[in-house]
Amino acid sequence: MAVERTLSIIKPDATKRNLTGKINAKFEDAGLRIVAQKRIKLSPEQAGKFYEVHKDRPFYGELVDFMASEPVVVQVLEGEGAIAKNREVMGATNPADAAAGTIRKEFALSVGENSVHGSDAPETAKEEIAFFFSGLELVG
Ligand code: IDP
Repeated sequence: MAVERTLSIIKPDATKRNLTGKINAKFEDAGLRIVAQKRIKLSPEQAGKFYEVHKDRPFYGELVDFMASEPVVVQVLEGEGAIAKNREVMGATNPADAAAGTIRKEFALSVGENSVHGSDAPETAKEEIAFFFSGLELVG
């Protein structure tokens, strides 16, 4: 399997509860390497742009307000099959449906406040990494 990079976000509900280290341990235990990471506070405009693909969904406004409510940690994870592996470690969108041991099962509060974001495909991973990181911040 090819080595990939994927964009991960530790969301406001998790940064607020001081869970960054515990979530990062889950990534590292699964063989994902954190190759870039920064803590930032998104403006509502930036959060809205990042989640533009969901702009017609009923929860869009709530999602944008939530993502801009507290700092987030944005990161690039690298490893073999990193995109799918990260989705596996994250668990299902709704924590009620997430498998035991996943981040969302252990830490998420609800379907909206679900602790982490992860890119869902190679093309979106590329776009999402470029949204937050410049080439200079990505060490090969
Ligand atoms: P994903 O994050 O597992 O890829 P998506 O369906 O792409 O899930 O949804 C993006 C994000 O939108 C979710 O992670 C969650 O924070 C939020 N979201 C999804 N469905 C709902 C909902 O029914 N109510 C509130 N927020 C939602």
